[in-house]
Amino acid sequence: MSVFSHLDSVIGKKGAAYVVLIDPDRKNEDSLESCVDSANQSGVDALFVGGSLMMDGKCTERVKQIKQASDIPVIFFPGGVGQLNSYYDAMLFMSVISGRNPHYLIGEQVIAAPMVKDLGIETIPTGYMLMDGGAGSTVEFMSGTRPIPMNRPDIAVAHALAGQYLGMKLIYLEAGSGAKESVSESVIEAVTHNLDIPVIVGGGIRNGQIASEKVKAGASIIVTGTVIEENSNLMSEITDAVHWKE
Ligand code: 1GP
Repeated sequence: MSVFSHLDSVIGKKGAAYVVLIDPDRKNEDSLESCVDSANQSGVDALFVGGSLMMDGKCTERVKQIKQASDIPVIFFPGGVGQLNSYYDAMLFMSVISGRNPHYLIGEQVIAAPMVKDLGIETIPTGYMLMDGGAGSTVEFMSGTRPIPMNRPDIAVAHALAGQYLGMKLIYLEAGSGAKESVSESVIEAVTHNLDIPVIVGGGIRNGQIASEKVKAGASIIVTGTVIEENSNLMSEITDAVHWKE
């Protein structure tokens, strides 16, 4: 079964899927093992691995370590083509469709494509939309794009629809890692009411209750990163909240 089909069937059976984001950067060196252990025990549906900025050269080594320690699908969440390697089960083949920076709309993808083909990694076409989470995210800086204001669901809907019509299989509503304000329920509702494809929501989700509100608003996949780096015990609580059909 492809990784995309796995996620799709989890969404169908359990109501929504829960994904833990692991940043394979130096700052998580010490917590990597315990984080993967907790994911193995908490019923997490997939791991997103990647980050906007790597502060050392051991990213590939850490992805290998994650892959070897878990049977959960490991999905590349690309911060850049330099993080590509053979240990991922699939990748979000993303375009930053909320921005107008050609390098992140199509440039990185063209550089990556021949390597992706050579490595044989499953690709999941994903329209990535940066929303303003109030914290000036690393993604905003690194991608050189402006986030969509959170009080403009109409702009969010127009971008998400354009992504769907371009053939994206997923839309990612991102408030940015460590966002003060997660993607609002009104934005999620507006986008999901207009779309036929699943919507991922991430950035600033800090507990099961917040995750549950996002799912009730229409999110099909919930992503948490920061909160798990701080306290990996929260994974079970968030898994239970996201898997509301179980
Ligand atoms: C994934 O960037 C998010 O979409 C993760 O955000 O680190 O705030 O959970 P947090």
